[in-house]
Amino acid sequence: MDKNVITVTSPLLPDLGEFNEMLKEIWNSKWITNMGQFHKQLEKALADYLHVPYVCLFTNGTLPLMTALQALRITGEVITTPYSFVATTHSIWWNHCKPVFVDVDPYTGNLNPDKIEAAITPATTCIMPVHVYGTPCDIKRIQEIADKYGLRVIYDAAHAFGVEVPAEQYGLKEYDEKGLAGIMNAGDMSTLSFHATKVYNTIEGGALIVHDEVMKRRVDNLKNFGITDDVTVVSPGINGKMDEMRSAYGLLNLRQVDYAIKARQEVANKYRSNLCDAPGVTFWNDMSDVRHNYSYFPIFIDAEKFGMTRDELFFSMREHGVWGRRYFYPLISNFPTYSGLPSSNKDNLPVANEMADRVLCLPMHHALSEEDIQRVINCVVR
Ligand code: T4K
Repeated sequence: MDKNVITVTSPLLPDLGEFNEMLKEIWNSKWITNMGQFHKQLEKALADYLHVPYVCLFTNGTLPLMTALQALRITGEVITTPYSFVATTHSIWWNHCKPVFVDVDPYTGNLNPDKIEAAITPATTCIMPVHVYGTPCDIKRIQEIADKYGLRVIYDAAHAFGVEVPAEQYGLKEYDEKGLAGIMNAGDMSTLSFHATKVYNTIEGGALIVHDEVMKRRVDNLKNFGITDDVTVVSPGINGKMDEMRSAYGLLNLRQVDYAIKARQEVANKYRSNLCDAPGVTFWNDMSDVRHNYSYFPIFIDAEKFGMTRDELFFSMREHGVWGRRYFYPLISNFPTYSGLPSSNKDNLPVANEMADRVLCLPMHHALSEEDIQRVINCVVR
């Protein structure tokens, strides 16, 4: 990678010396996977950090989505958002369920609760929202709708590591002394991605957050071929186990993730103060009382006012070595696998289509220097 290029993200890496010490321990023990000591330690440490009762570690963020649908025995139609990474909808498809797309809210990019009820049919069994860019969904309203129609809710929280919300406002029961609740307490389950490009990474990795011990056992079982002992297989499981090297790496990264989130917040503050007067450029501000994680910094371009389309800006930035990304363009509903679905019709998804056409995620990570940030700003403020 050219050192002068500023990429959309850069992984948070643990100290190599400390990682080597942990690798030595793993080498000495010769226990390298299948729920070893670092795997157990990381599940416990993440449960504490995220303020949740149970964490089930996985090898990536896609398998927890697929396993959540299996564990809750979801069938029929699943209401979801088209404004996400394609893994969200693929997990529904791989479970032989039908994704039903509902439009998003222009102020958060998340599933618009006002539009959900009209999409519910007798075949609907589940809602799968995404806290896109880490912005919290309207958890309270989504739960009210789910309760009214007897639906399950599985949150794709791949972007929302460490996000905390005011418990009462979001209808969450567990909270700390400040009244904040970990966002992973929402719904029946939440999934996380620990991919290299995420706020918190284990190189590849992910997790499924569940709320009771029975479900923890079911998911642990499903991620290990359905094996309960050396002669017993009780369910059609898969292999989703995280190995010891990544678990150790994850323990080290957990120690520095708060520093990374703080550094990202400073980048967001600089972008906001420098871009607030740029004609044709809009972005979202922090929500009051929410602890954000600053996982992405999307801006939205109004071509007429800005004097350039989003794509023209995207390519001109690349010429200057600034590699923003058009997350999430194209919309999932416009990919050939899904475009034939009735709910993929553009008239059904006007807000999501407009956002996908206007969005550009600026470089956002813990290691951006003052000079990097200024280079990004100079591309947008001309
Ligand atoms: N649900 C949601 C809402 C998701 O966003 C995702 C994943 C998932 C589910 C599934 O989780 P996983 O199964 O992936 O754990 C990336 C990631 O691969 C993907 O994890 C992520 N969402 C998606 C939004 O973005 P790409 O194809 O854009 O990444 P890539 O390889 O182009 O990398 C972007 C930039 O990051 C590079 O230009 C430089 C930097 N980078 C990347 C890597 C891999 C590094 O500096 N080092 C690296 O090792 O997909």
